[in-house]
Amino acid sequence: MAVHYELIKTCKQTGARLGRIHTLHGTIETPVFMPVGTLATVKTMSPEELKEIGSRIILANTYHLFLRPGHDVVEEAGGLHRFMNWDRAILTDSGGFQVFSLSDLRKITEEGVSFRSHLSGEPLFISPEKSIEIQNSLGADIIMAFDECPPYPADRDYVRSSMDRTYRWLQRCVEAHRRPEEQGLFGIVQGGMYRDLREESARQITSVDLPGYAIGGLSVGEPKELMYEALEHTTPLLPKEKPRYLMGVGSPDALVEGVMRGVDMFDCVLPTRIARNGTTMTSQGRLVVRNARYARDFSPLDPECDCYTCRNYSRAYLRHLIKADETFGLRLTTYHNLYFLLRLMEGVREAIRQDRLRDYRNAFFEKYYGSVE
Ligand code: PRF
Ligand code: ZN
Repeated sequence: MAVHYELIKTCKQTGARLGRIHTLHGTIETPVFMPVGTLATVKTMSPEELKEIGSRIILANTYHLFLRPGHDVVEEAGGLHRFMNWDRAILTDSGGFQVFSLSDLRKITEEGVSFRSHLSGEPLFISPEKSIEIQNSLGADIIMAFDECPPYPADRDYVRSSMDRTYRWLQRCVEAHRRPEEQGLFGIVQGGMYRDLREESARQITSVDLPGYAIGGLSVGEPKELMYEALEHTTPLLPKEKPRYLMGVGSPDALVEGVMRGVDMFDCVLPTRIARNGTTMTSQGRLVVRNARYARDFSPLDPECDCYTCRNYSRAYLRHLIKADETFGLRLTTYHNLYFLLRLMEGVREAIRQDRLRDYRNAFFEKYYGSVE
């Protein structure tokens, strides 16, 4: 089996799970945060640096690599791992979500999605079969079903028909998958914010035997409370012996809240994207190091952090680099933000091991947000 989940234990204070995902490119301790490397690079970070901070898995995007450089080029290079010199695990998203957020003039039919490239304007088409063909060429350890993520808000009839189509597309993905011995295909639960539809989608998607299941369609602009509610209704319907992946979620509070509701995997561009405009995550909360107030602050970004950035550079220096558009500044803040989130998840795993995740959450929220909400 290409991907195998091992449940180690469940936290006695919460629904959190401690586990391991075994892949052909190593073992991943869960709950895990996966840095996003859309174009076969986690922006500004070398693979050596990603290893240094403890990443065991990163994410890449089918849509982007299909457009540029083309999955045929990646395949000729020997697959994504060889192409980008990353010998640990990789997950690729299927492209549907990115078509919707980036391309122009998209049109969905039962067959698939036609759209225009956000780069060249050229007309293109991705179907469930095409998405799996691209992902088979890219060669990631975990590949995602081609789904449709409805916007928020969306009316019930629309969400129902799109969710039923996502189920039919999943069956076509399974049929099209050529490398099940090397790549684990995950299904994606949709259903918007409608409780009964989410439940039905969970039943549909889990009726197909797969090595893992994702929860899609959340963190699309709905209030956080709605997302937590939807999670509470969805995770109990997913099989305990398979990993659960909450797609596109990565704020510190949502990571911890998601884990408490039984999620094992997360990804998000947030830490890397905000780093590049000078916003950082520290043990005391968000810190916009670009701000004028740090011009003469020669203390480290986060006095409690022992990352390369915090051991060697001051807030004043980081601010200067970012203001001057120096690429080294982007590297230093990105490095720190990813280090921060990976340490947060390490703390989460240790707290689950000790059956103390609720205490850990309260202490973290107090410090990071200044309240436990
Ligand atoms: N589907 C896919 N990728 C995604 C999402 C989804 O619903 C989301 C929603 N937060 C992020 N990325 N395939
Ligand atoms: Zn740091």
